[in-house]
Amino acid sequence: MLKPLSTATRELVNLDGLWDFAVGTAAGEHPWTGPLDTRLEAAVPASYNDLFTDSAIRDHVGWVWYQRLVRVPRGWSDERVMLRLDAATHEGRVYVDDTLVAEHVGGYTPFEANITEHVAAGQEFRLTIGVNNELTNLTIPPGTITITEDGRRQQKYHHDFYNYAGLARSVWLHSVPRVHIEDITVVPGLDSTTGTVEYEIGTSAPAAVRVRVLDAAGTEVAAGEGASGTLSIEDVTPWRPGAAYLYDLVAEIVDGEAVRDTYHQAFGVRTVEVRGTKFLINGEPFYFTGFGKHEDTPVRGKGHDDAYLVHDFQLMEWLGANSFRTTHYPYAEEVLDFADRHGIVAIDETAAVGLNLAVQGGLTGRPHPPTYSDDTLNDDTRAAHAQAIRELIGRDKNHPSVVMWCVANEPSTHEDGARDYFEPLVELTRKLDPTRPVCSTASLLTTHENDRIADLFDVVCLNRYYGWYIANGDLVTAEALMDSELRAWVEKLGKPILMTEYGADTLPGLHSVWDQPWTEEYQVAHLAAHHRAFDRCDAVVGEHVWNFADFQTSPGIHRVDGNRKGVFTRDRRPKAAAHALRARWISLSGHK
Ligand code: GCB
Repeated sequence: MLKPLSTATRELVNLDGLWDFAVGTAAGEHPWTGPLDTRLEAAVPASYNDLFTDSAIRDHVGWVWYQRLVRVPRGWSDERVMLRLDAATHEGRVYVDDTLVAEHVGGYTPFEANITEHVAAGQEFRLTIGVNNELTNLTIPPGTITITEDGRRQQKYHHDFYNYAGLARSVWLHSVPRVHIEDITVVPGLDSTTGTVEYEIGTSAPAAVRVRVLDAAGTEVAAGEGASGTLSIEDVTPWRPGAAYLYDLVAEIVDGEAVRDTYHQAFGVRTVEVRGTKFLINGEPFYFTGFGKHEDTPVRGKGHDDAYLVHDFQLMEWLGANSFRTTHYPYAEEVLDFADRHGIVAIDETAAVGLNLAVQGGLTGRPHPPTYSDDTLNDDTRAAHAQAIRELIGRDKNHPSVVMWCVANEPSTHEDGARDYFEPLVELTRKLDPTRPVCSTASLLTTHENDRIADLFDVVCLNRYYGWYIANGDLVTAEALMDSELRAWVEKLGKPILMTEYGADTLPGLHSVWDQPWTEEYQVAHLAAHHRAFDRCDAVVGEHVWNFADFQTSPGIHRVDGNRKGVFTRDRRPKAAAHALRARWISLSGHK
């Protein structure tokens, strides 16, 4: 799905701001009619949970309602009028006046509605958006709803980050011409100093299409006709980690001399390949340094905020970090656009986190329901997961910053049904995008001995908590366990290994001369022990510390106002580990 854009043929109105807000009284309440009877207002974009002091709103399970008046610009009478929600977490229903115009399940990918038939240029309409935060066995991520003894509904889930919900990303009203460009796919290639650009333009009706490629100075460097083809760029400037270079593919629908629609698609020319135990970008070995992150800030929850976007990437640059993983869901499109422009490498993840009921038994191995069964995660869950993959790739396929798809975080990989569940999803991912490697991350419960799916992927991605959940306080054992595990995976699969998570909870200001968990010194020593192990293993192609910053979680006896494994606090102040990482990553400068 194309991002709404203002071009010579398209107009864009941003609907962010304060909306009337109300909590639904009954689950599944719809359709919506009439104005909301409420005193509450909610900011868009923002998760609604932390805006209000009322814990009944924060803990609400079910629908909430956002409403505002919107005026369609006067000049739009010949245009198609579209509404676009960058996300509604986790399910959205959109009403124009009293008419339902769109429904969507999946909390981190966009959807739109063609509302042309329901509105008139120059007139106002009442826009109501229902958002449901419920997670079930059929949603991605999954969850269950339980009823407390006093009758309250409670949301349970198998991931730790807080289930923030609402309209956490922008809402847009935009116009497109009646016959318009619907989709663009750009697949770049590099042949010595020549860039190749395979393109495909989808249109809403058969139409004559022409394309031009402009370089960063706006000079035309290639041009073609037709809805698909391959263009060449001589003396191409490739997109490189740390040295971004973007071209602009200008796609036009033409009718004789007249241009009916124009869309600008930024792209970079770069290649990605896994060869042996190396991860190659433009044919050169790349070593990932950086983080698993979260979209998480005080008050806004998962609300997108450009100031935090800029500041987080400033901090990553200060550290010498070159990459990140969009843990554990697709991030706002603004994040990947920024990464494209600044040469930051991204691993793009679906919201398939917590597909693992074995975690209920934890490391004790207590009995737990099977993860994959008719009553737990089943064929319908997999269908929702497949849809999440389609929407992720549909949205993000043209970003040069995205070098790998991550189809799940820490699923159960040793139980019956794991392979049947994942094999078709990996096939689908490769069919949708044959050009990027595919991975899934492995939890501590996945070992080289019990795993049944790691061979499906291009890179072995390990989330390991030696020195924390295992061998807590004993970094000598932690380092030895890390060493032997890396060796075992190399022997088993001979693929590159990316450390997608390792970290220790740390309270800033807590100090010790001994290896004491939760102190700043322990976090530093914990990371150093891991780095020694990584440096001894040639197959390790990168290190992503868990986490960039502290983040909010559901309550738990091992959480102190959230997960504290951040190298920065939630308000982005460095812990001692930030300075230690900076010394290491600046000396590695992104390449090993
Ligand atoms: C993990 C998860 C991550 C958690 C982390 C932790 O393995 O992937 O989402 O936050 O452990 O700190 O427990």
